[in-house]
Amino acid sequence: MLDHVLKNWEALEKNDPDVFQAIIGEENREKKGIELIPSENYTYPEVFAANGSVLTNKYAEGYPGKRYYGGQEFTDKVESIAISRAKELFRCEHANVQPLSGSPMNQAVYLAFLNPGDTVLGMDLSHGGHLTHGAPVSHMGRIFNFVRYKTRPEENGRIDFDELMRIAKETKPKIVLCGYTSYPRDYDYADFKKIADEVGAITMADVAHIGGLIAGGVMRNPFDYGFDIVTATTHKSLRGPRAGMILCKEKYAQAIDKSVFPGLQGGPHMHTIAAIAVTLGKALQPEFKQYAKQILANAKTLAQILMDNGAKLITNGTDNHMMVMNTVESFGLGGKEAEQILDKISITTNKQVIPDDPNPPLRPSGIRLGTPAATTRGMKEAEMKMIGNWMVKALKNHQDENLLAQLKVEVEEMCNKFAVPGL
Ligand code: DSN
Repeated sequence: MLDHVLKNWEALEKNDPDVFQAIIGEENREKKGIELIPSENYTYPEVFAANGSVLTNKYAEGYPGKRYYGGQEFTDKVESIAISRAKELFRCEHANVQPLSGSPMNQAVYLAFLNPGDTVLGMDLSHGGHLTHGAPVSHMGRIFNFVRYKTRPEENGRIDFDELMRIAKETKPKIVLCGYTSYPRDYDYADFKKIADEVGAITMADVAHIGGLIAGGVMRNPFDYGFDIVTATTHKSLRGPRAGMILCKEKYAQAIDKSVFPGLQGGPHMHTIAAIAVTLGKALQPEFKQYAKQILANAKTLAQILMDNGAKLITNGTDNHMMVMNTVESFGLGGKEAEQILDKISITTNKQVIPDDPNPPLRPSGIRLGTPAATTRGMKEAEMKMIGNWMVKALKNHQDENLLAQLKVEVEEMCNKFAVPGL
């Protein structure tokens, strides 16, 4: 029945060997080293299948039962499954599974409710906010008035809600936005909700990073605190295909759906939506709760071993899957140098700005680490301790090329014992 799948790969190998070899190269890279970029993961074999399926051929503008093209028997089925699983998993009233990825999902929310010049309260980029939370270089930052709040280093990086309330009363935002891309703590949704209610704003949580941890029941769910709108990517801790979802209360459903299509996007990527449906089905299984729990346990262990060995982590630890390390203070290295040194021992991280970083994003003062991908491979606390020790050794002794070569062998030997799903 599936002969065509193999034949398709054989056709690619024969007819476009350059692209085929690049894909095989990436497969090998992903297998041989430790992936610690917190926004990356290894998806399921079933997701590879759905994502590479015939559904990529189909135009399906509109929503199930209301499309602008014929031939929607199976696309309607797939999208309806994805929607109902999203609603069950996140305990929400409405789900839109068409956003192509994280940035358009957030843009669709702003464009649904704001007029140019309207105000949004969002976290400053260097403190953990995302580009789409109003960074001046983003189009959203030019169209809307983003007022940015910050964390307080003297309170272990917690948000100062008294200050946030003061800013909200002064600036009268239409949206109060929480949810971050480099913030290693859980979010105090009740405090955000109180502030939003005080000024009559919509509450929005961008849980792109922690969607899988909320789905797995190990982090708070914004809907339990009365939040209006939640955006989540599906390819990070959720382990799915590269895409986004907007979840909301029923009263916002029509505005959100219209904003995604026809407001912002055209034909939905139905192959991706099928893969989202598969991903959400997996996340509804009891094993996923165990997976989410292990991500957190691994992050706590890795954070502890790093701190025990002199690393300075922003907020002095983590409550989620992520750590942000100040590499300048820890090891006298810029984030770019630290990333490159770890690359040499097959540990992949990403350079990262730290709060109020005096250095620019391409030469920042830190790196960001996370445990979802390593946990997917089956690595547990024992491996986290090994990883932490390898990292510290490499960063402390980075001029010793022989040592780095030896550490690379050790890292790759360990990785060999942990299969990558689907590869
Ligand atoms: N690029 C994503 C991340 O790495 O967190 C956010 O968009």
